[in-house]
Amino acid sequence: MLGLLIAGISGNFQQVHARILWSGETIYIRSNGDIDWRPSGASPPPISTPDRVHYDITGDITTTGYGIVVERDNIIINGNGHTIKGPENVVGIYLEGRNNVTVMRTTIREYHSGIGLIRSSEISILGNHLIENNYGIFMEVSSNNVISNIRIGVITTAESIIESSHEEAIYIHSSSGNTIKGSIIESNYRGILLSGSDGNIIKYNTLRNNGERGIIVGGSGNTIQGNTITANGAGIDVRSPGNTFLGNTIESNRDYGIRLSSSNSNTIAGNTIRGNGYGIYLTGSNGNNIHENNITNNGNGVYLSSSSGNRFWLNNFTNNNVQASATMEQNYWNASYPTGGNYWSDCRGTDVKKGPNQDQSGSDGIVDTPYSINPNNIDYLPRGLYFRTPITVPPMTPLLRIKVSISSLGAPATAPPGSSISVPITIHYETLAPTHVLARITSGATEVWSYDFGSKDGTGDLSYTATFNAPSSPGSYTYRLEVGYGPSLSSFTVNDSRDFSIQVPIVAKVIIVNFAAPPTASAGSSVPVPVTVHYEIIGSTSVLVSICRWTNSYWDCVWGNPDSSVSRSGTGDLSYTATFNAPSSPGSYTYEIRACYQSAGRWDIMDRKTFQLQVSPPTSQATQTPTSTTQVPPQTSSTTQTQPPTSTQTQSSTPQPQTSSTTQTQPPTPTTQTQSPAPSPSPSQLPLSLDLTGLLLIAVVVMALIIAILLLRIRAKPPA
Ligand SMILES: [Ca+2]
Repeated sequence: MLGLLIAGISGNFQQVHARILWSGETIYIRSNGDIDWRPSGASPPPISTPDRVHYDITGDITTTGYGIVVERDNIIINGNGHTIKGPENVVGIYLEGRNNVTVMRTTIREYHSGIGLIRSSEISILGNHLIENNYGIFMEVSSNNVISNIRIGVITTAESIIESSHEEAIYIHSSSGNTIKGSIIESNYRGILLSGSDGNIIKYNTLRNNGERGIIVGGSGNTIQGNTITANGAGIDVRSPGNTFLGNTIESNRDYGIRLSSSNSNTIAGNTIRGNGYGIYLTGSNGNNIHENNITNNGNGVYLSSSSGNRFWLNNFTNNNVQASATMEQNYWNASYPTGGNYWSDCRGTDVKKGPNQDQSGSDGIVDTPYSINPNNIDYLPRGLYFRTPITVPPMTPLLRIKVSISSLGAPATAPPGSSISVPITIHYETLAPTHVLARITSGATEVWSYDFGSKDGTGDLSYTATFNAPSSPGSYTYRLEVGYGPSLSSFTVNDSRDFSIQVPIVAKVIIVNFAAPPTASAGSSVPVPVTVHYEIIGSTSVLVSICRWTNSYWDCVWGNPDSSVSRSGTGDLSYTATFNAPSSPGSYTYEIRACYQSAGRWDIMDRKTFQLQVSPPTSQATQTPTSTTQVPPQTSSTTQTQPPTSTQTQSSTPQPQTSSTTQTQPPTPTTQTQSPAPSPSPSQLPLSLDLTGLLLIAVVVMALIIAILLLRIRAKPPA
């Protein structure tokens, strides 16, 4: 893994760029985002920004003073593999009091410090190449700085190569919470120096061929994990208490693998310490815990000088020239039974006894006789077999090779069932090395769309329109757009995501195919109306067929299909014989058949047909002339309670979805009634035997009066 990453970086740095060389004194990124430079008369330097956030270096730069002085927070400086070079007494990229600045893919060489950080926090140093500076990265916090509640100097250094520094590759003084990860630190005088710095993490780095030391730890609570530390003057030099060294490979270092000097209560576990001058060297150091290390082929496996109270257990001492030597202070070389002590490759004892004192018969994997270094350093329970360390260091989490973020997302609010949905997206990427930019849209656990934008390098924006089909069932659906990177869609590291919702409405058509209403019925008799409706539904919903009678002021529904709660989908026909009782009073009545479907909790009327029913008296052969369509009082109120849901029972005076069609199908009479100058008697007061000619007479008189008034008004108007 690391090897691959490193190969990727190296390849990247070897890219050939069309070199633009700029020479000047210093370049500034001012706090307002401006790019400024000295001498002011020089041509503009090859650095540009589209948005005062991203700063791209587009050519090589040589300075006689500081290289780039950063005075602005929340920016990304991408060197794109170009070089900044300068004199030995100043800083290449200088950040003082800065927060949230990324410096990436920049080669910085020959300065006092390649990158100088003073009182800065949340700085990311990614994929840089720092070469032949006195210090690759120099970081300092002044001692009188107030650091409570302020994160000072939180620096992440990853995937960088720091080589040939004249002092330290990375120098960290009085700073906490830094992470140095996955970098190659090679051929420097020293690798990493922590000085008075607590709580830092150094992991998965390769430190090799550093002339004096690989890592020097001054400070507490630091974690040094999973590093490969080889062929340095010395491996790890510890000068403080309370640090953890876990799962490192420390090999072929000239002087020693790990040395603790006046350092108490450290933990050294799970390391492979091989082929060093001394494997582990303790001087004046007490109470350290050293377990489960493989200590192999060193000149001296463990050496203790003036150190006491240290505990060693479950280490494998294999083929060291001297397995362990110690001055006469008391140390402990085994844990309690049955864990026991260490494996010693030169321990030639028998194992026929068992128990804490090895005095009971039977073997237990522990050599029956102690292994003695000196009278105060005895392994009382030496293990007979090489111990396979259970300590495993988790693999390195993926490095921040690329950042991909969602810039915009335009999803429709609604989409018909099964339709094609288009979602335009724009994403932004910043890569350390060529990497595929990936995007996908999921709905729950289902991926509905994905796209590989191909290998991208550097910084840029990508726009695309994602398309996928809406579900066939109506409802509200939540989708998630995820963007990130990886070698392919099957290996996708998500950097950013955003949720969005799309409503899929019900789409339905319901029409009345035919019906057969009898033209006449006797009062109070049961009226059968065969009716057939046809429905086409995308999604699923229920269908209502109803018959309503106009009461002169509202529609009174007298029948509804009993299966209106059944959910239906697709295409089909429904046939019923609707039955209702004819009104008890003779007359001509207007009825309407309605075909509806349920949408969002109400009935939408999709089709309607009217018919007239002539009601004759219950006695046969009633010769009474039908008098009025309007003057019949509303019938039984009990029918109202059996009506289907609300929207159809609302009075026509309230707004309905299909208002225009409602008024069209109303009988003409209500309109004339409201225009009548005479107060219209309430229906219950109307005599059923009112003479038709009388009515006509009244109507004629009224009309004549209206015409006369209108004429008078027109005459009375002054001529225009
Ligand atoms: Ca034994």
